[in-house]
Amino acid sequence: MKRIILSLLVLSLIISSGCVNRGDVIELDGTEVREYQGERLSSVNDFRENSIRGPQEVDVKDYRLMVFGLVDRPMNYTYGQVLDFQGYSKVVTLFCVEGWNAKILWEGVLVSDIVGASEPVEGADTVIFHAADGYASSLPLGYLGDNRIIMAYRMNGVTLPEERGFPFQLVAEDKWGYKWVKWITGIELSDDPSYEGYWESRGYSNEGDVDRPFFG
Ligand SMILES: Nc1nc2c(c(=O)[nH]1)N[C@H]1C(S)=C(S)[C@@H](COP(=O)(O)O)O[C@H]1N2
Ligand SMILES: [Mo]
Repeated sequence: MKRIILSLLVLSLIISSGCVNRGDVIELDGTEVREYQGERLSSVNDFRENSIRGPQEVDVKDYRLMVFGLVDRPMNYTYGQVLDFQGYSKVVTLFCVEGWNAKILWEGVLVSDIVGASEPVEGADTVIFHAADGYASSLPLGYLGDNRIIMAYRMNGVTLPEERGFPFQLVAEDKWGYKWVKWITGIELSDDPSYEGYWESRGYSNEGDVDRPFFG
């Protein structure tokens, strides 16, 4: 009996010391998943790194996610606090305007949960995502809620690699790649639907729908 209690103690120590425990599944970072429910997935390496300032190194200890702007409750979350929100997963394909794409199993938190916790004021209709490299892009608040858009912390079962936007990349389903903000550090609520992000202010469409041309 004593031995069982001891091993349970040791086990719980191991679990609490770095592995992520979601319900009854203890997920360890291992090899990425390449097939999901019969669907072939791309690899986390099938992306072309062409970010405006190259991959960003975000130190998870100092990391904060700021939620600010037109909200009643501005927030400042640590990485762990963001992961405490309910997790969701879905398979979504990223289409880059340069002609390549990648189909990935994403896991993350709902943007609408995070935004909702900060209580947007009436009239707020636009969400601007800010990133560690100075990049920014915006999307309508309605689009983010209606499509249950997530901010991913894991892809194909592994923690987001640095080049892919660790700690968080927006999974902007049905939008061109430039809407998929990586290294997210800020979520700003605004009432300006015509706000233009980095590529949008350089001529890319503000809607960014993949079924329409991205330029003009
Ligand atoms: N912070 C940040 N996010 C960004 C970018 C960037 O330069 N900085 N580039 C965007 C573009 S144009 C694309 S196509 C996707 C591609 O992701 P990848 O660089 O991981 O391939 O990231 C998007 N998110
Ligand atoms: Mo892109």
